[in-house]
Amino acid sequence: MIGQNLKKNFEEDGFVILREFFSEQEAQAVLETIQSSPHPNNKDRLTKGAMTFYSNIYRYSKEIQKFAAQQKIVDILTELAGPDIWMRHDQAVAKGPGADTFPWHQDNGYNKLKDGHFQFWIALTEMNQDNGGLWLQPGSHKQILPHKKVGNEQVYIGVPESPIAIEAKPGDVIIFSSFCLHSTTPNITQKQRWAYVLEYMSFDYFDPFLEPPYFIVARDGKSSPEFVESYRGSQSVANLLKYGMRMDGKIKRWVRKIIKKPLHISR
Ligand SMILES: O=C(O)CCC(=O)C(=O)O
Repeated sequence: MIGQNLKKNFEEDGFVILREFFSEQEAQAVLETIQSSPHPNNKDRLTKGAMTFYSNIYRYSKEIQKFAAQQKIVDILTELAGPDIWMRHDQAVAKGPGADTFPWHQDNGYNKLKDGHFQFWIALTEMNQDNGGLWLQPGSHKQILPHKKVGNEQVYIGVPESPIAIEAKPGDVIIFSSFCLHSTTPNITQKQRWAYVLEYMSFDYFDPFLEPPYFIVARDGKSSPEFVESYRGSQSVANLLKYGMRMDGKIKRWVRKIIKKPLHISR
């Protein structure tokens, strides 16, 4: 889809689907890497019943860092996000038999960021409407929508008008905006559904709630995996002002760091 309607479709609908982006063997290899990686965060607060979240795997696994910054992914993301990209988060989600609905939400409803990022959702196993399949509401990424907290979940206050169900084979990829409303169905089958979501962001933007180091994925459209203490968006005054009303502890520490450090130009 590179060079065709990728960006136009993404801007209109808030998502694009890349069928067979990876082979079944590649999807299986990623699943095995995830399952054998250390998961210091596997007590993720969203883990509930038979649904388990494993997050920040990229911070501890060199194999996942290499995977996340591979040129094939960078080429697609460059079309959508521009040539300078970092990764703010990742999560593998295992939805086992009996797992419940994951309710409608925008990801920004959880992370409270003011800018969008790109959710690179890889089906690691078959995904259908019986085993935790994804639903998306096309066009819902154009505005910030209201959410309310229910338990540990942020739930969209409203009913999506014309949602669509996405079925996927292992290796299919769905890239959606972090503002695109989505939910997943219960798993009423006897098998686990696995998905791995990598969250990419342009260098223009920043996550003030995340401690450095930041994982750089690409510079000038070229795969450049490395951890850095700062990059363009983390030093931008405009970004600081965007979050100026939320001067909590983390942001104050960030401001102090910027004031102390000489400006490092990281392109
Ligand atoms: O993997 C799932 O079933 C849902 C996860 C999800 O939508 C999310 O974490 O934003």
